[in-house]
Amino acid sequence: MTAVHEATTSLPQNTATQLFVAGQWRGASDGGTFTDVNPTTGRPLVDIASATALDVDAAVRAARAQLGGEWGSTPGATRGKLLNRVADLIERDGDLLARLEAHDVGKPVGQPTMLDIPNAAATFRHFAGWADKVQGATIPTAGYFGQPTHSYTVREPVGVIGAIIPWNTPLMIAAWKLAPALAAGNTLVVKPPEDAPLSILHLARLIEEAGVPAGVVNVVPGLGEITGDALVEHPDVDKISFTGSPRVGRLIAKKAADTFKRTTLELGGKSPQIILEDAELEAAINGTAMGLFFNQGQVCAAGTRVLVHRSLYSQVVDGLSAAASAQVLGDPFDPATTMGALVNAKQRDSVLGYIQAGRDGGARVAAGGGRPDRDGFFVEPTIFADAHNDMKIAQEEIFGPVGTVIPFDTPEEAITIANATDYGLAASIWTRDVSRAHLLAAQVRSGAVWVNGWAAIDPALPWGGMKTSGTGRELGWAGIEANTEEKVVTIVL
Ligand code: TXE
Repeated sequence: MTAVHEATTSLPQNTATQLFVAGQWRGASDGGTFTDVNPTTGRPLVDIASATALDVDAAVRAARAQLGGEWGSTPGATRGKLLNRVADLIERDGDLLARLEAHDVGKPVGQPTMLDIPNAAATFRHFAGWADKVQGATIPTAGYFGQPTHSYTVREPVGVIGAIIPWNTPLMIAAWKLAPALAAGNTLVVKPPEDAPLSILHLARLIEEAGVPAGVVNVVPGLGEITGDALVEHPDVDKISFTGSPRVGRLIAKKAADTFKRTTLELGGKSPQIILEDAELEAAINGTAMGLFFNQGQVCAAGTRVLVHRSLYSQVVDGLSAAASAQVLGDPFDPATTMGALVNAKQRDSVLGYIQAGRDGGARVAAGGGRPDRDGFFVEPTIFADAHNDMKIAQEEIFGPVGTVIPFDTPEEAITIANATDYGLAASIWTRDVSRAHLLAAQVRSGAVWVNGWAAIDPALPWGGMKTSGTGRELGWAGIEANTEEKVVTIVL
């Protein structure tokens, strides 16, 4: 049975709640605010300044000015030093940042301590290392009407980048967009999510403290349709880097086409976790359960379709059901808690709607399926068995702690089911057979494949999806490519 604990800890004093534009902390131009809600209690947490289109314009101007200013002539080695300093400060304030994520997103405080904070710091460090290595090539050619030539390429910053961040892992995803963009010499206007802006606002303080010149990074909290849209529509923004829903991703892609803005879009998934008949069963069940329940299932790479060889089917359903029932729902600051609330009422109602759709569609609830009787946006971790891949619960991203377990008879069938989705972000394969793992990994249509693990992410590895999961890649060298324009210079000798 899932237990429930009460929220006890209050928000840290002096939490940042204002816009950070051109190096100034200030309210919105019209004095407007929005209310950030605590998912654990369902009650207001704090009011945040809500950036208007005018504020976005001021932020874009500040960012543009720095491209031709101090930042534009800052050498890569110096940018690298600054990024390392930001990483140090994230580590220094790790406890505070983890608390902000727990308050704002509702996640158990141990999770950001284990993943979000070290990953954000590691991302800044990784790109600190690239900052002085953004180099081009010399390329031999056939010459120019009989004359020899000398051709070389250089990588220049794309320019002003609008970064639009979701609420599930705000600090980490902000780091994924900020660090490569800054390493490559860009400037940014960052739009934090209205459901969880606090950690990004604190990150802005750290960026300021590190000594990044004013106007290089601007942070404009606000609502998606107002602040986010103003950023997307702004003619002087060169690129939008977005992580969020396919609905908004599509909107951004269409609007970006009008001004030929570059885009990187990461739009979630419906990732399969394939358990082959030779899998190490206990590890597979534990790993699969983590892929379902980590961060309340609000993870773009959540492994929500568990595809199991028929010989293991009932054992896996039982194992995942036991893992679901063992989750302790409650206060993110209680060390006993393993699962928090969903981020807001809309998300909770949407997840409950999917659970009902699963029932209506004929799948069997093997664990959970309800809503605890308490304040906050909690939903019981839920396992569906006897399901088909064409059901709504197996096709649409639920973004909650809900897994669908589907049997298969052959590896070929597993791949067919794995690929029968609009999405293509990630996949896991659980097997002891290395050759088979390589062969199957080659057949899955997704941006990442993990063998005997789930979410083995690293700042050095490119991240992004195929199909509806989006376009473009972040992180690693791909992150530098995505934040630079390649220019060729040819000298006729
Ligand atoms: O996302 P939105 P929502 C998926 C997940 C979830 C669903 C809805 O399935 O259930 O999306 O979540 C900003 N112009 N993912 O509604 O609206 C918004 O302010 C510009 C998967 O919260 O896409 C926020 O900063 N920006 C995903 C960001 O977009 C706009 C993570 C994401 O919000 C905008 C989050 C607009 N018109 C949700 N409208 C993943 N890939 O991991 C909103 N925004």
